[in-house]
Parts: sequence; C-alpha cells; structure tokens
Amino acid sequence: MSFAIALGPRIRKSPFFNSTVNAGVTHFTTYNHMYMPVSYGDLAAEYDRLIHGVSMWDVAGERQVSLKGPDAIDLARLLTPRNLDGLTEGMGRYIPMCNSRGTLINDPVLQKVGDDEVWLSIADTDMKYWAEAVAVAKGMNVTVTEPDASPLAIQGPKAVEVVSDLMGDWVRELKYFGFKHAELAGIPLIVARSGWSKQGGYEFYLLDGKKGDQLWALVAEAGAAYGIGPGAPNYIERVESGLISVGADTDDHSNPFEMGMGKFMDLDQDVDFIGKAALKQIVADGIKRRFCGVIMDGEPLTSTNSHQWDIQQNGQSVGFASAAAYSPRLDWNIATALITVDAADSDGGLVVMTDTGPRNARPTALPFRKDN
Ligand code: THG
Repeated sequence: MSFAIALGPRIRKSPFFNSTVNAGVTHFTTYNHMYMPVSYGDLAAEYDRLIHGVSMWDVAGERQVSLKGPDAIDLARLLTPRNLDGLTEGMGRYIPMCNSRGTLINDPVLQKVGDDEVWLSIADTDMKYWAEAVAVAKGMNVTVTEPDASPLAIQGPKAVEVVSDLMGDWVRELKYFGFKHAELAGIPLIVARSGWSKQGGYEFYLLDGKKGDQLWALVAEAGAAYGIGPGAPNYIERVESGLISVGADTDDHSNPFEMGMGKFMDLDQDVDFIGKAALKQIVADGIKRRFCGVIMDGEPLTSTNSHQWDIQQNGQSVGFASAAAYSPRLDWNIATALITVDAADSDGGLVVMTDTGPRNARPTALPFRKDN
C-alpha cells in the first residue's frame, strides 16, 4: 500500500502547525477539518513521557463552538441530556450530546466563559451547524460561532510543575474542568485543568491564533527542566483508561447508556432536550450492548487498528473492537469494544478478527487501570 492524502485549503492548519513540524511530527490525523498530530515517530517515548513525565500536545482540532446571547444556556440545555443546573463562570462540564434517536453524536467539554456565553470544546463532528440549526428552528436569541481559540494540552504527572512555573501557584487550586482567563507574555489564554488522559494536566486555550509558535516555544522552554517533549492524545493510554473517542468507538446506533455515560444523563429534568423520548425508551427497553474492555492472546500488537475489528463468539458477530494496543504497563494486548451485553458478561470465548488474523480474547470492565 503506498498512497498519500492530498493536501488543500479545506483542511486547516493549527496555530501550532509550524512548531509541530519543527518538533518532528511524523503522522497527522484530521479532526474538525484541521490537521492534528498523532505521532512524532517514537510511540514508546511519547507514552513514557505521558506516564512518568510531561508531554505537550497540539489539540487545536478540539475546536470551540461559542453560544452567545440571552438564550445561550437554554440552547445548551437543548443540546445535552446532562443537567446544567448550578453552572457558574469558570466551571466546565462534560456534556454528551445526542440526536433525536438517542445516538451519541459528540461529547464536548462545556465551559461557561461569560454571563451569556458558553463554549463547547467539541469532538470530531460538525456541532456548529447542528447548534445553529437548533437555535434558528427554535427562534432563540443566540449567536453560534467558532471563536479563535486553540487548545494546547500539557499532560502527565509533571504538568503541574511546568504550568505553575509559567503561570503561578494558583493553577494548583483549579478544580477538574475549572478554568481562568490569563495572560502569558502578552498572549491571551484560558488555563483549564483538563485533558484527554488520566495522567493529570492542563489545557492552554490560545486566544490569538497568530501567537501559536510563541506559546509553543514558551511551554517547551519552561518544560525543558522536566524533560517535556512533544506528544499527542496517546492511543495506548486512552485504551488503558477507557477514554471515549466518538466516531472511533461508536457507530450510528451507539447510545450514552451503552457507552457507560448513564451517570451524566438526567432524563427527568424539566427540559425538552434533543433525544429525550428516545433515551427514555432505551432505558425502558434495557441496553443491548456495552462498551467494555477485551484482553487478547498472542504476541504484542505492533500496530494500531485502522478500522473497527469484528468480534465473534460461537461463530456469531457480537460487536467490534474500536481501539487496540499493547499496554507495556499491563503486558497485555488490550482493546476497547462495543459488544452485546451477553458477550460482555461472559467469561471468554471471544475471537477478535484483527488485521493479522483472529485472536482469542476475554471481556473485562473498563478502565483497565484504576490507579491511572
Ligand atoms: N479537551 C478539550 N476538548 C475536547 C477534549 C478534551 N474535545 C474533544 C474530546 N476531548 C471530548 N471528549 C472528552 C472525553 C472525555 C473527557 C473529556 C473530553 C474526560 N473524561 C473524564 C473521564 O471519562 O474520566 C472525566 C469525565 C467527568 O467525570 O466529567 O476528561 O480532552 N478541551
């Protein structure tokens, strides 16, 4: 197989693009129509830095959708089954979003950035159009835009040292998903305690897209004392931790209850959010599949899966594995999977149809590692 993806202006460059090229990026994916680094050529070193040190990631592809105006919060309430009561400025909340069939279509982090403004930090589906369409159809007084805001994640057990050296000790007091507006050498930022790993850390939302290379350099310089290096949302760690990637782990029928997001659903609140009736029906019928882990036999996997792998039991398809990796810490081949409840509750006898042939497997609960 030898081919390349054609480049063009439809796929956007992150404000950190030049810096990531200079840092030696070797592989990009696209996310919200933007190049997003996935590797710098040494996955083992990138994993090690995230688990034991500190790593910096261009995740500008996690675009923001701003809802601004008198009806901003009411629009947000229509977009998610999560209860948004008690949200104050400076707080964030994880808000799974569904369509009218109760299918999970995105799972942003919501931030209340002002009196009449919230931002949704979205996964890889076009939520700006969805949110605006709902606002227009309901005649709401709210403007939906994509602001100039680009997250740079600083993740790993030493992230707190790097970020407090740069910003001050106040960052240690931030609660999970809490954030503050700040400035670093004249660069406007939001500093949030968040990030798509279970190793702890922060996200700097760059609020001036012309200053990406300047911000990258400042973080790299402050992190040098702690051995910082470039990285990306880490495939192995995210499988170990059971973090969900909408689109990779889900299909056109996945609902939040089978994805383990029941604790974020409030179906009894007095809001007619999108998908309410369908989700109530799903609860009444009981879930048919469950997002879980599988442990596979055989030699350590040497590459990740380029598509969802079919999983069989007694010769029947019972679902799919969505993200597979060899975990150095567990010394297991592991994968996230969406399979029938019966298969997820069984003691084994699963067969994962990998790219390099079938492998015997057994189900287990997520996360694979409870102590991070
Ligand atoms: N940061 C920002 N934007 C994002 C992501 C991010 N947009 C895309 C994607 N990630 C959105 N999806 C997630 C999924 C999981 C989490 C955050 C964003 C997450 N989950 C924790 C967990 O599952 O344990 C905590 C959830 C909770 O308890 O509320 O952190 O990473 N800016």
